[in-house]
Formats: sequence, structure tokens, C-alpha cells
Amino acid sequence: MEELRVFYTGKNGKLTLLLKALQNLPKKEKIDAGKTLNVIKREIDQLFISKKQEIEDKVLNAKLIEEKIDISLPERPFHHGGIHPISKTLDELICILGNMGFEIKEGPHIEDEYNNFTALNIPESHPARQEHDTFYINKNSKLLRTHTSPVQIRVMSEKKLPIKIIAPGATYRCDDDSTHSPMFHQVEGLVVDKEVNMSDLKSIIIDLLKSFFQLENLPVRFRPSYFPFTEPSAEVDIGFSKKKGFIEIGKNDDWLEILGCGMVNIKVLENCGIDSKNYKGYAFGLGVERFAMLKYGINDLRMFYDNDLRWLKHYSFRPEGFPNIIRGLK
Ligand code: 2NL
Repeated sequence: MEELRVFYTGKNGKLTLLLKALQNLPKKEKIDAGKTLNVIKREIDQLFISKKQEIEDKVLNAKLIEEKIDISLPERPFHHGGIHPISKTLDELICILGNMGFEIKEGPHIEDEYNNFTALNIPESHPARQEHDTFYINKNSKLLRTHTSPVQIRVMSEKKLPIKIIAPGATYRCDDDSTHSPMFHQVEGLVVDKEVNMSDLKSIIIDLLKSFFQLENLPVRFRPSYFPFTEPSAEVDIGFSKKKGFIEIGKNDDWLEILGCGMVNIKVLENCGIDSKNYKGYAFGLGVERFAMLKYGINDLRMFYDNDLRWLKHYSFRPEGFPNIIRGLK
């Protein structure tokens, strides 16, 4: 088509040459012939344009038919990425505590000795402070946080009261065996207000455990304990039974330790500049891996971080089913 166009209306085309030859004609003939030639030229131009359009439409339609997608066909069975059981457990804990009015706070994973230990009333001589437990980064007392408590120290030091927060996230300890991973996850909670006491703490913990394990009659027991950052301190147990090697939560044959808590030590409040005569606090800390193992029947901690595809396919969750403050845990 392009060849034809050049043949007639190109630079040296038949029609172009005729138009050029007009100048050799006498004036009257020049006008008549000029008109006729221009009519022909316009007609030829128009023909080329419409033919070109016709061909382009044909090409486009053929392409559209060829690339048609049948949206009524079922989806091919490809594998979705899944939600890791640690993420799912964190989402669930955040959902439950979020509904109770706790605000979620995060902080740096690289901390200093003051926020990680000193402010929490963990003395220099405390075993957790010795080299073998903590990943020190350099000699300027920088370290990987060994718990999420430094987040709460930062929030308390801002001195905006009252406080009702949780600090979820990764924590690090120089420990690696079948029951310890050098990186693991915690959720810690902190409430600081004028009138709070141990029974407020107890009711929050009992509600949290019943919601998390979806058991209205879950047996819960508070046992006196010791943490440097709380006084008094308690460890919390839940009822379980062991049948043929399987742990069943909610029965009451035996007790299983599940978390630690207590009233914030007044030394910790004072370290953060909070007036301990007018304000009290309670706090709790739990291990996310332990919660995940008990709820989802995972008995080997190390599998969480092995990235074994067969394990991940078995234990991960469908992404559309994540916990949500409106829909709940399902
Ligand atoms: C456990 C015990 C606990 C806390 C964590 C805390 C934080 C501040 C002040 C006071 Cl800033 N307490 N956190 C309190 C009691 C226990 O964790 O066994 N966790 C796995």
C-alpha cells in the first residue's frame, strides 16, 4: 500500500509530477486542470487513510480475539504464600489486646544497656547481663534488645500519662538449642495509671488467655515469682492434660507455665521520671513462639526458622484469613 501511495502521491509520484507540470500550461487551462488534479489528489489521500484504518482495525481485532481471557474459567491451582504461624499468633495477640484498648508501640532492636537493663532494675551482677546471654554490638554498650521492655522504658520516659500499651516484636539472646532460638518474639504489656492494682492485671491476663485459646473455662493460676522489674511478681499457669503424648489445653490434670507479670517496680517508675506516689503500673511479658506452639500443636521450636517448604505449607495460614479487630480471630 505504501509503495502504491509513493507511486502516485510521493515526491516523484505520477500525480505530483502532473501537479508540477501545471506551471507549463497557459493560465486558463492551469486553473481548470489544477482544480481537477486537486480533487483527484484529495480522493486518493482519503482512500489511503480509510484503507489504512481498515487494516489497523483488522489487526487489532485479531489480537483481541487471540488474547481473550475467559474469566469464567476456574483459577489454576498455584500455591499462595502463607502467613507464618508466628505472624498469625502475633496478629491474634495484637487483635485481642487492641480490642482491650492497648496501643501498639514499637522501638529499635538495637538498644543500649540503660534502656535494656539499668532502667529495668537489672543490676550489673544479674546473670542476664553477662556476656553469654546478650549480643553486644560494640564496646559503646550497644546491644540487641533481650526483651521488648526497652520500648516501654522509652514510652514511660516520655511521661505522657496514663499509659496502656503493648510492645510486640523480635528479641535476641545468645542462646541456641532445641528450646532456645537466638531470635524470638515477645509481646509485653504495660499499664500506668493512678488507680491500678493486681486484680486489674489478673483480669486482663485471664481474659487474654481465654480469648487466645478460645476456651471460656480455661483454668488459670497465678503463682508468686520474682522479676527485678516487677514487685510483686507472678508467673501464670494454665491447666492442661497430656494424653498419649498430646497436650490438651483447658483440662486440669497439670499446670503449664505460660507468662510472667507483676506490678511495675517503683524503682522502674522512678527511673523513668514517673511519680510513684501518685502512679502505679502493671506489666506482663509473654513468648510468642510458646503461645504459637501450644495453640497450633508445634513441638519443635527450631522449625519456625528453618524455612522448610513442606513445614511452611503445613503450618502456615491462608492470607485472607488474618485476624482483624472487626472480624475477630478467624
Ligand atoms: C516473662 C516475663 C515480664 C515484664 C515482663 C515489664 C516491663 C517494664 C516494667 C515492668 Cl518496662 N515489667 N515487663 C514484667 C513482668 C514479666 O516477662 O517471663 N516473659 C516471657
